[in-house]
Amino acid sequence: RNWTTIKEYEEIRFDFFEGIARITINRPRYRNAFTPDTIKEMIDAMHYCREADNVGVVVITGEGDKAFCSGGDQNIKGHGGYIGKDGIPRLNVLDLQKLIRSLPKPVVAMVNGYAIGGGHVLHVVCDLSIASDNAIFGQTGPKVGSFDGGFGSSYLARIVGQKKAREIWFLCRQYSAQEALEMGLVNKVVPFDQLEDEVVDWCKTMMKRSPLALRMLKLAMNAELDGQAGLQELAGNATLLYYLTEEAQEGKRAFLEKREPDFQKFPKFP
Ligand code: 1HA
Repeated sequence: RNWTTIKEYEEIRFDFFEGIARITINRPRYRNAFTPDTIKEMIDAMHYCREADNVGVVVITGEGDKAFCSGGDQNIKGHGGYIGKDGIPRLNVLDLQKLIRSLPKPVVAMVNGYAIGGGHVLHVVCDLSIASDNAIFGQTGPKVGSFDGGFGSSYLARIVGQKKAREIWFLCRQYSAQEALEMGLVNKVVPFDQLEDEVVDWCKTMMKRSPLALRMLKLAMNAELDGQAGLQELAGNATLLYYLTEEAQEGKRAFLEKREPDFQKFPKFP
């Protein structure tokens, strides 16, 4: 498969193949643990994916066959957050999680190994997760002095149920790909050497579907869980659709033509 580089970064790879943009955390030496700079690059790539008309689906993965992502890089955990090149402690992975959730296109986690800690939360917030059979899942927070009580807890509980979510966080155990499949934490498990084929196949199927329909579905499912912020996103998309109607155009035209708008000529659906 001929993936072409979209943009060069230091801690991630960002490439493209037939409508699929792939973001690969490229720190295999540290089991693809992220630094604030890794996240900054991923956020930049996500903004590209949002704007690019030729991107239909985004895939997030990790380099190599050991890890998807092992969470925050413990070597640079300081007081108040992870400290990157600028010396400022940050928890900017939370911003990335929100971008994944609000991107109006499907985001697929291609889980190629350990998805642990903040790396586990990263796959949890993706729309779909496809895992290789060597993938291992788990949270470590209470073992290493951290916790993610945001999407990493509440959305996880929506996926696997309250009892299981509390087990995952309170005990910090590791779960096999098969166990993850059984608890509905991943959509499919395949042998490692078939992982990319399977993910590309799922992406291509989604890209045959109506992008607007997928967009509305994603935001509607988010809205049920995300309260006022979720409704804001869903409503924004309803506004987008309204702007595509003649009825909305009439309001603007009337204003510019300094006349009363005539909305009565448009059909009122039952
Ligand atoms: O909780 C949060 C947040 C909460 C709120 C808001 C923001 C948050 C942001 C982040 C996080 C977190 O991510 S907390 C959780 C941090 N991560 C972990 O606790 C996982 C640590 N790693 C492991 O448990 C294991 O390395 C592993 C299960 C992923 C893999 O085990 P394995 O295959 O036995 O490899 P291992 O020998 O442990 O690791 C290989 C090398 O990678 C080691 O370095 P070396 O001894 O060769 O020098 C290891 O230190 C390094 N490495 C692995 N994970 C990390 C890491 N180095 C830094 N940070 C890591 N996370």
